[in-house]
Amino acid sequence: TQTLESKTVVVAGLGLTGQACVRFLCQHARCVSAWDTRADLMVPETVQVPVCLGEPEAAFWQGVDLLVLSPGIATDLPAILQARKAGVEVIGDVELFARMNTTPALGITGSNGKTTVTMLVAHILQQSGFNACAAGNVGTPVLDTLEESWDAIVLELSSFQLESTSSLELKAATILNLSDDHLDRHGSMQAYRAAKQRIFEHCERAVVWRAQPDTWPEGVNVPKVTFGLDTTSSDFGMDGRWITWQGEPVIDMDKTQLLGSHNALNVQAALALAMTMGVEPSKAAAAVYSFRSAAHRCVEVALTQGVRWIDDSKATNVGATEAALKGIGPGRQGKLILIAGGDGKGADLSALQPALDAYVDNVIGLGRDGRKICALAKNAVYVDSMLDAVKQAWKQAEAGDTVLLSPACASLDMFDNYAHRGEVFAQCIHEVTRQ
Ligand code: UMA
Ligand code: ADP
Repeated sequence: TQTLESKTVVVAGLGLTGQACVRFLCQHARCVSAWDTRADLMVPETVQVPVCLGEPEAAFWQGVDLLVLSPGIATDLPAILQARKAGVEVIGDVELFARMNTTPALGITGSNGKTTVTMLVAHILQQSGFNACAAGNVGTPVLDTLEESWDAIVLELSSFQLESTSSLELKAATILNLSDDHLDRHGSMQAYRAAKQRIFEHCERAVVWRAQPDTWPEGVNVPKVTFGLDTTSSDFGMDGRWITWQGEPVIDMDKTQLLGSHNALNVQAALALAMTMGVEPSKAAAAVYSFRSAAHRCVEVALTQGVRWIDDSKATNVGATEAALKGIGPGRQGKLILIAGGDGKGADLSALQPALDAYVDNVIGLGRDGRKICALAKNAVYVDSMLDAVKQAWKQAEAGDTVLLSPACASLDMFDNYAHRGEVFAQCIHEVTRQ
């Protein structure tokens, strides 16, 4: 606080993060202003500091000590380079949090499963008597957590947030998994991976997936707890449908409300993280069984004349769709009809080929890159709207079949966001199947 008190700070971006930064800095910094690159931005009424919209003049940076970036802003914008040249320190909101926070924190990153694991860890801790909260990419800006006192803070951290963070201390941290994502912003898989690796820089314990060594800490010596779907007598493993801890069964996956084998990995990682706060895996079963996935993450949304409709709209990259297909495909009874496509964000969609070949009977493609997914399948049609996608699926489906919306792509070419895409899917199912 002492150092901030003497600083002139600019907050970049006025979304959720920026507004939280302004709120926080107005109480702790000497002088605060904001900058948003959108020239036509409607400045939220709650923002009571001077705001620069569009491209700032070079002189704007004179006298500025610190620039706090929102995660959605690329760190190499010309104006940001200009700020650095003018001697301004550039950090993200998570770094600002890291410098102020004194509460034990757990960190979760990865290409997929972050929100599920973050919410599950917070739920396990709460059910075990901790006053714990979830924050970060999950939706509550990290600085907002400093307003209250907590026993533990569970942080979902995106690669964008980690990229601008350097001193975050964590009781435990994990990179759940790594697959192509956000390459349009990070440029290469290497850069994306390096951003994620920063989560381990100052952590006391690393929670790692045995099957994916490139998610393990690199260049830092951190004790590890491992998880995986194989059978093992050490750490977290599987024995049939049971999750084991040091060979002992602790969680029956059939008693959980989570679909797919990828969720067994999520539960193992969550148990390992909660354990670092003192929660015994064997004591966490009731909490795990009462946990529900957030919407749009492999959730059954309708059952119409024996046809099961699953909304996995949050599958915005190939890894998530692959996990859904591998998780749901093997146990299905009838055909599996996949609705996929959208903005592929520069990823290699052909990586879906093996899972498509193994589990998918029909593909219905939509959106900007939907045709690329259709090209990978034998039985495929391309349609122009979600309504047509659902009509097609309904025409093809018979009792016992499963229709899965798992796009492997971002939604922004056709929808406001993934949640909107999932809601439209549910509305279309209702509209099409009631006739
Ligand atoms: N803006 C600019 N210039 C730019 C880009 C954005 O000025 O080049 C401005 C916009 O005009 C807008 C503001 O920045 O006013 C938006 O900031 P933001 O995009 O960083 O979004 P926030 O509302 O602050 O939300 C962010 C996270 N969003 C992103 O990382 C894109 C939220 O994650 C997070 O929940 C929130 O902070 C609280 O921590 C969302 C997300 O999509 C869910 N994350 C990505 C993902 O999960 O894949 C990483
Ligand atoms: P994130 O916050 O990382 O985007 P979510 O928990 O919101 O993760 O899930 C995003 C998508 O990834 C959903 O489609 C979900 O079904 C899928 N998913 C969840 N956990 C995993 C995992 N461990 N591996 C691969 N995909 C997963």
